[in-house]
Amino acid sequence: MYTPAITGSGVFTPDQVITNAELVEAFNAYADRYNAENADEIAAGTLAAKEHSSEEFIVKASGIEQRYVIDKSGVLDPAVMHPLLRQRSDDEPSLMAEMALKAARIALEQAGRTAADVDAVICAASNLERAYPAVAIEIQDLLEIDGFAFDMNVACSSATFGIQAAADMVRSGSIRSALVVNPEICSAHLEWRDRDCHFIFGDVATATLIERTEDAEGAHFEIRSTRCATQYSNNIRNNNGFLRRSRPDGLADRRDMQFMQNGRKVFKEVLPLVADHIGNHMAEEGVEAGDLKRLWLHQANKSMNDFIGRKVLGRAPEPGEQPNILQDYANTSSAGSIIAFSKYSDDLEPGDVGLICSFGAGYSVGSVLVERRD
Ligand code: CO8
Repeated sequence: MYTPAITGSGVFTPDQVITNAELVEAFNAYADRYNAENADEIAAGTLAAKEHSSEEFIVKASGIEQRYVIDKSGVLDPAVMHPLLRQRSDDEPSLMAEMALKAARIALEQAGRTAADVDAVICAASNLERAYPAVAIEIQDLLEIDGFAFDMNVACSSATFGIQAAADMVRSGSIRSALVVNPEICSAHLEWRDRDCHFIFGDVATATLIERTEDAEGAHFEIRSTRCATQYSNNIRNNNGFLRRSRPDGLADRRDMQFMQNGRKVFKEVLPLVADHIGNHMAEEGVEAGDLKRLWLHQANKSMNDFIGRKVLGRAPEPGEQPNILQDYANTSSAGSIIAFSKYSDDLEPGDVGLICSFGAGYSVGSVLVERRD
């Protein structure tokens, strides 16, 4: 048996930003347009008018101030309200592969490795660009990696579940190393015309390299243990799958073909699930709250993270103990906790213990307990 470690991590951030002010202006213009187009039905009481969104509400309810996206032109056009992403030919790299590659190269460089040192690629994300061939195999091909690759999807928990899969394979000796990549194009499965959720998501890609500790070239994070759990819930759901084309109404612009959630229920039900999950994981490993130097949490909602931090540590987290990136990136699904880890882990000292935790649709929750080593 070998001890696995995270030896490198990387973040690819798209260069287009949508501020809350821009987002709300576009949404309100769309709502006005919709209300004007449907004025008769709204006046007759057969259709509800669309209400305006507000910057104050967004910041207060979520803590989100802006988001990065692959294309803002379509999202901010009141006549379009979704990203405009060019259909690539089958001979070009796919968008998800391209984003993942950028994050992967940063992770490899940080670990002092090249693709030749990698045995496997796991593409773990909340939505895949196509059914097959696996995006992970395309990334494997672009990086010229000998070995194998596969895609997996556990919604917002994809990264931690992917790290567990990689760590277990490294531990058993079936591989020496794996790249876990999380390209998230959330903008393409968000309904930007829905005031309740139009502010929630952004785009990004993250990557982690998992190797044997004995192979690590420099400072790294030994993976002490991982825990994954799931519990079925319909409160976060997206019905878009290939079966829609077989149904009589298959091509209609149906609301359930994009991200849908019962946000209040998610908030209430997921909080105790996550707090208990982290508490149990720490207890099983003999880690006390006072031993934990950092919590890198899933980035969906600031109040949610504040609550989990208080519950896990038994007090309000000190600034820096539980870094949030959602004010800049919004919710980036599985990539959120890895962005936080990648940006806020360098300063830890050898022996310092931290925990990465993601949670979301399924429901699903995954945690990775790590210890800094030199
Ligand atoms: N502007 C102004 N007012 C608004 C707006 C808006 N944009 N939206 C809603 N309101 C109004 C509502 O109409 C409501 O008014 P009233 O009181 O008159 O009915 C009032 O504000 C309060 O609304 P809510 O109850 O909805 O507000 P909350 O305080 O509950 O906040 C949140 C809403 C932010 C959604 C909150 O419930 C939340 O964060 N919940 C948890 C979300 C979460 O963690 N979800 C996880 C999903 S991520 C995941 O698992 C991955 C899925 C795959 C990725 C998908 C990519 C697209």
